[in-house]
This record gives sequence, structure tokens and C-alpha cells, in this order.
Amino acid sequence: EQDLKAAFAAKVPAMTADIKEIKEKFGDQVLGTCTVTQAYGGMRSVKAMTYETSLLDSEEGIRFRGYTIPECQELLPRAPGGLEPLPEALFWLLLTGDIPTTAQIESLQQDLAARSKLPAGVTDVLDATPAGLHPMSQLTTGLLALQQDSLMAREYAKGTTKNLYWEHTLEDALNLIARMPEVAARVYRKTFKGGKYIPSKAGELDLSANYAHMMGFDSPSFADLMRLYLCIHSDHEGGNVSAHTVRLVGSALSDAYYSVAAGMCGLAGPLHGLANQEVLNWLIGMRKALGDLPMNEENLTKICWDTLNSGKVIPGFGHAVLRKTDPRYMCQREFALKHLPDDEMFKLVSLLYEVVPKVLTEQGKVKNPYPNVDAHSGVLLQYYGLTEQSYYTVLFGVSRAMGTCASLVWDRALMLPLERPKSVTTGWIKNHFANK
Ligand code: FCX
Repeated sequence: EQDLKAAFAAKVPAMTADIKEIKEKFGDQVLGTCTVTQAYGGMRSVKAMTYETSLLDSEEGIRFRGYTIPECQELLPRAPGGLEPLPEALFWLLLTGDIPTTAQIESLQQDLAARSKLPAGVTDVLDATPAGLHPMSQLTTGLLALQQDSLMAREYAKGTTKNLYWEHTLEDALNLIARMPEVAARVYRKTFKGGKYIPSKAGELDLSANYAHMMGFDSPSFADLMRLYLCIHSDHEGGNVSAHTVRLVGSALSDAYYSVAAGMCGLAGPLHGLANQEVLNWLIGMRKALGDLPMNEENLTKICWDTLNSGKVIPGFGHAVLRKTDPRYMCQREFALKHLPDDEMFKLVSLLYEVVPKVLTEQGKVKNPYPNVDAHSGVLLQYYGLTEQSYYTVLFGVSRAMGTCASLVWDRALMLPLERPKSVTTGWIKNHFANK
């Protein structure tokens, strides 16, 4: 199938039948349990949901539809002259489970380009937000302004049927993914470049290169960085704050715009997507603190302890599920070794890769002392001149929208119901266990 909608539609019956059979065969099996400690502890490791587009292994890291990041880099179609996979191709993979052909991706790219024009009024809303508002707040505002065009909301109001929800959601998802780069680029230009906007070249450039272009970056290797960046931040199974929020809000049949906007609000937190901003602030502070002192293990160790002793976390390190170095960190490190091996900030990041795990291990609290995706991204961006760190989470958001939208379309295709786990009070727990 050349067309993404048809390729997706072809997958739905088999998946639906598969799940029906699984429920018949294993419906009564216990998938996971939840202790009192887990209920108070952010439900860590509680297996209580399914999520099809990606799976996270605590040792190996993320697999998108069974493929590791290096496998995606090898197998997914690339832009002409590019070395990194196209996020459009990753979206196809997440949605259908299949590696797309170049022809399929060209058709998807044309479709996205045709959808990319912002509907009336969206730029007015963006222009009306104060430039001092955090870029993530501006992005979320822009997404809510795009919601005026939601097909799901319109069709639901007209009385559409449940078996068509996924079609409306796919329409919304494609429009959202096509339009988000321009919204995000406008946020950048408005906040940091005096509102001098650069017109879109959708159709002429692939989504990542066009996004980079609208921000004001036209170098081929920056476009390639964007492609890699938008691929690796897209999806990280279902339980992380942004993905789970999109799923939860979508389960109320709120459309893709509402759901993704809600997910973006979660991504804006410092323990989640904002960590990439925090990392760069921390690195810049570290260079200041070093002053004329040499950048060596001893001096960096001292600064790391200062951070911990002041009650702060070391941003970019640790993870709720991962227990080894994040492969999303590793592929960015490889990108840096290829494109900016002599950059001073990259050297600092490399040295911290040796220092921080030792410090965190000595501190003895963290379950994972190794770096996550956010420890590296900022240094790559600043090398190319994207130095405004308060913008970094917006890039993460443009990527995360793709993965969570792919999953949201499946949620509606599989007709997943409203999410509504049971909560109890501390009093309930006391009574319940005292009487046992
Ligand atoms: N620096 C200092 N302390 C840390 C730490 C770090 N990088 N990571 C974890 N800890 C602390 C926790 O704060 C906790 O302390 P407490 O018992 O006093 O509350 C203890 O170690 C145990 O936490 P742990 O079970 O290892 O980690 P959690 O699952 O609770 O939290 C995150 C995971 C990612 C939130 C945590 O490691 C952290 O705060 N890291 C820094 C922020 C960051 O990089 N976030 C981005 C994560 C990610 F990749 C993304 O979503 O983008």
C-alpha cells in the first residue's frame, strides 16, 4: 500500500482479532501486581497498560516496533544526501509496524506538505502570547489553537460511529504532525529572533530540514541532526509522563490536539523533557565555576558534589526504567564524534560520562547512575548555533508528538475504553490491612 491510511487500515483487523484471542486465552492471567510501596511510589514497574508502538528494556533501551536505534538508522529511508533516518519513516514504522519503502515515504511526505498550512487565526494566537512566556507554554497554546480544525471533535459532535474514531484521529494526527513544525519554528523566531519569520518550504524540503530552515538553520548536517533528534525522542513506551498523558486524555475521546497539548505540559517538567534545558544550564554553570581551573576529573567531581549537596539532581542522569546508558545518548555521542569531535562542550560532556556515574554511585541513592537522552542533546544543538536552551524541550515535543500520535491512533482503532484506575486513601489502606 502506497498510502499510510490504507497501510494502517490493513493492519487493524488482524491486530483486533489477535487481542480478542489473547483476552479469551489469557484474560484472567495476572500481568503485574501493585504493592502499597508501589502505589505510593509513582507506580514504578507496575504492569497495568499495553502500548504497541515501542517497548523499553531496562538494559538495552528502546526498541521501536522491535527495532533498536542502530537498526532504524540502518533500515529506515533517508533524505537524499542524508545519513540519518527520516522521522516521517519512523512515524510510518510506529503506526504500521513495517519499515516503509522510499515510495511510501515520498507519498507520506507529499501528504504532510499538503496539510502543513496553518489554519486561520493560529498565527494571531501565537502572536498574542507574550514573548517572555516559556516556549513550551507558547507551543501548547499553538496546539490548542490548531484544535479548531479537529475532525474528531467535529465528527463526534455530528454523531460519528466508534469504528470510525481511528480515521478521524489519524486525520487529526497527520494535520498536527504536519503543522507543528511551523508552530514550533514561529515560537523560536518570535522569542529569540524579534519575530522575523522565515516562510515554510514544505514540499521542497523534508519535515526536519524544513523545520530547521524555518528556525533559520540551513546547513545539511544540522538538518541531519534534526532528523536523528526527531526520530530518537519520538516514543519511549507507554508509561512515561508525556506518553501516558496523551493516552489518558485521549481515552476521554478528547481529540489529538487536546491529548498532545496535555502531554506537552507533562514534557515541560524538569524531571522529564525540560531536563535537556536544565543540562545545558548546568554545563554552562559548570564552565563558569571552573573558571581558569583545568577541566579534569577531580574538578568536575567537586562540582557534581556541589550540585548534589545543594539539594539538586544532576540533570540528564538517571532513569525510572533504564538501568544502563541510554542508547539515545549513545547515538548522539556517535553523531558528535563524527561531526564535532573537538568541540569543548562535547569534551565536557564526554568527561562527565566518566565522572557522574562514579559520583552518583558513591552517593548511593540512584538506581541508574548513567546518562539519559537529555544529557547530550543540548551540546549538539549549541554547536550549530541553536544556543537558546529554554527552547530545547520544544524540539523534544515536536518529536514526542509523532510517537504519541501513532499510539493514539491505535488506541482508537483498538477501541480502548476510558482509563479509570482505582485509587484508595491512606485510611483505606490502614483499615484494609489491619483487618487482614
Ligand atoms: N541526581 C541526583 N539524584 C538523583 C538522580 C540524579 N540524576 N536521579 C535519581 N536521583 C535520586 C532521586 O531523586 C531519588 O532520591 P530520593 O530518594 O531522595 O527522592 C533517588 O535517587 C532514587 O531515584 P530513582 O529510583 O533512581 O529514580 P526515579 O525513578 O525516582 O526518577 C528520574 C527518575 C529520571 C526522574 C531521576 O533519575 C532524575 O531526577 N534525573 C534527573 C532529571 C532527568 O534527567 N530527567 C530526564 C529523564 C528522561 F530521560 C526524560 O524523561 O527525558
